[in-house]
Amino acid sequence: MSYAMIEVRTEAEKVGIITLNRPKQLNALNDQLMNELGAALQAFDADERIGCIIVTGSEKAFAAGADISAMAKYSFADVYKGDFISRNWETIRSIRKPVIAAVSGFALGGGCELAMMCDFIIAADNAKFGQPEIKLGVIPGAGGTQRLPRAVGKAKAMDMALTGRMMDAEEAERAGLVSRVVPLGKLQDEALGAALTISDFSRVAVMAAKESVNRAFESGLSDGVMFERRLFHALFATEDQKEGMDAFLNKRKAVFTHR
Ligand code: CO8
Repeated sequence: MSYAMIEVRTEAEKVGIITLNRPKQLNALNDQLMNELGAALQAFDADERIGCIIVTGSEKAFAAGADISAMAKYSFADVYKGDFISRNWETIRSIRKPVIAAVSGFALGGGCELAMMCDFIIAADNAKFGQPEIKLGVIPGAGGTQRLPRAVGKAKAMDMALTGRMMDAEEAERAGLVSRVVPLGKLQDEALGAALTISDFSRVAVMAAKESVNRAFESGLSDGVMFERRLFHALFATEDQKEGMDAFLNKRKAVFTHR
């Protein structure tokens, strides 16, 4: 399939890389881009060879938010009846393989929300995160008021949502929004290295780990721990568990079959 607003490629036949590609608009997220992103994510999720997906942007912008020129004219009836946002913004939540956001430059508004929908964020040292919707007379609409406080706590989330200020990469790492910060020139290699590492692990175990960590945000502790335990038990039914433990005991590198 060919795309106009994203670029799609694979690396080492096991990592899928999606690059948002509307450079003139700083990767502002419009319907077509979000539809293409959803389709590419689903295609990689269904591709047996792919073990991990990276979503990235340009050096200047991961994404500067939802496309304001497209939104400006909408009425309440337009966005409500058309189910603006959930229509094509929720696809990423259904992806079962890990998705890493490799963020450089601006990740603002919907761009910050998109990064937070990924499983973790690796940031370049020039990254800037923000929820500036308040300056436009609206509020975050793709989970920003929910995922940001879970990531950075109430104080910083309120500060960002109410003042619209940006957080630089260093502050974002300190606050727990991003997992690693690297020099801009090393961002793609760092993200690819993480994705290759993940791709070589047992696919079933990786998907179970993702599902279980996500459960921590949807349930109480007892339910979450029980959910984790059941998945842990289930992994003993896989060939990869036998291989992983045998490799450790025999001091060799495990070669997982992903079954
Ligand atoms: N939408 C549309 N166009 C944009 C956007 C955007 N979000 N951001 C930048 N652009 C365009 C600019 O209009 C400009 O176009 P042109 O060259 O034709 O004038 C071009 O990109 C370059 O931008 P600037 O000249 O402004 O570049 P600067 O380096 O001076 O500034 C900034 C960069 C600080 C990123 C600045 O562009 C900016 O503040 N952008 C808007 C950021 C913003 O408010 N984002 C939030 C948008 S609202 C939102 O995301 C709600 C999410 C709800 C869920 C999603 C629903 C679909």
